[in-house]
Amino acid sequence: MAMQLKVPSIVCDGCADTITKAITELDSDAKVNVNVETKEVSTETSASESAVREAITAKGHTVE
Ligand SMILES: [Cu+2]
Repeated sequence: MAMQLKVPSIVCDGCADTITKAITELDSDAKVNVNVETKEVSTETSASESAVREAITAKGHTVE
């Protein structure tokens, strides 16, 4: 399913890479788009929103 998450802890492209990896580790077919300026993560994945939130949090980021 498609989801949009606000991740205020994103500050640079490195964060974007970390988050992209966190989601593709859950679902290798996931499409992930991270907007560093707006700190928004858009993803299209078969993983649940709670699993995605947990994966991002596990990398040290904060999901709003
Ligand atoms: Cu960063």
